Amino acid sequence: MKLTGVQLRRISMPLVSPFRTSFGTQTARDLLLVGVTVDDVEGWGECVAMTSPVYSAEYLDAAADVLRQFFVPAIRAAGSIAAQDVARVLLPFKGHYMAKAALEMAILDAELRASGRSFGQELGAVRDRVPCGVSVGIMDSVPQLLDAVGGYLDEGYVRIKLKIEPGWDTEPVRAVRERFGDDVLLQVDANTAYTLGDARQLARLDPFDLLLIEQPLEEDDILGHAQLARLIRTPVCLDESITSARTAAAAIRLEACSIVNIKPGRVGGYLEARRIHDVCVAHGVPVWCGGMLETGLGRAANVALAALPGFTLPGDTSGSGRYYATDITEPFVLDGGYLDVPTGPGLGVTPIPDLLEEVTTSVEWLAG
Ligand code: NPQ
Ligand code: MG
Repeated sequence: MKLTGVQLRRISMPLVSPFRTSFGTQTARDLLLVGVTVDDVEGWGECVAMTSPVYSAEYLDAAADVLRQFFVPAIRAAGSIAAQDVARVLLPFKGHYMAKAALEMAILDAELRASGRSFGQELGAVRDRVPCGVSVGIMDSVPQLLDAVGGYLDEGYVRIKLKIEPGWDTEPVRAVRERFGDDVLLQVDANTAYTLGDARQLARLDPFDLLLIEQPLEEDDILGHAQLARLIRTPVCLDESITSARTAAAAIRLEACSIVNIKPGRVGGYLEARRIHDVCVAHGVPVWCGGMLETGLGRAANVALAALPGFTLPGDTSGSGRYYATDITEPFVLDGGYLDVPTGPGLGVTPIPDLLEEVTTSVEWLAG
């Protein structure tokens, strides 16, 4: 298979409401789509980096640059290329997982479209629909939060994740439990906002029977998470810290986490994501599929991944409408708290040309 056309397409999509996390407030989602042509078949990849390096070290301009300068030329130089080989060809280049993931996703999409197979079939999906959770941002007040959570529960979401930070943790969790009861599946995500010195404060979440606390400490603080896990009752789940099957295996072995959030972008692609799933299943560690405010393209692939057998917790695989009034593909709409796994070739969805044009801010074609 030969990679011919490659486009780097920047898009900017307004969010239906501001999304505040411990690293800032977003009102729009800017991202990078990678369009490829492989043996005359089109494929799409989505780079989930943000415009600034506040979730992880990656950011969009850097992703576009490393794709343009290094990754696309290396894939072209390899001559014949299959999606299976992309990670190995890019292995000499350190980091830039989200950029690698986007290119591999695009090539995999084209390859699967050419053979009539879906992402779900390729990855090993065992379900035709997946239960969906939703991530709820930090709010200005508790009443505002309760309104938002109530709205999502009415829409059918089966699990609520509250974004937390120092000063916004026990109070919102207590309020949600008091209003909506103990049966709601509830978890929190700190996006690295705490230190080990906050262990006593985090232990105050113990009585609320949370499914997990996601990434309380810094990305590189595996030891700290192992220590914290011994000081609190809430299970520790890692997000930012897990960048490969190797780091997942180490974190599990070191007892730094008992649950893993799998985000294909963060780990260099859907094929590595599947390997992390396999490692976790082998160790009896539950996994769930994270979210990065994907368009319908990334959402389609995430829903396929979340249908693998080890994904035993609901993911952040929300409907398109959680973030966007208009998606660039057919929108994903919740049905009784579930999203259907796409069954068409490749991602099973494609960008709708008019909608794609409307959100596009620049297109760069990389010459062969
Ligand atoms: C997480 N996602 O699990 C992230 C991080 C995150 C759904 O909570 C713009 C683009 C804003 C990407 C905010 C969810 C974002 C973003 C948060 C990713 O840690
Ligand atoms: Mg997270």
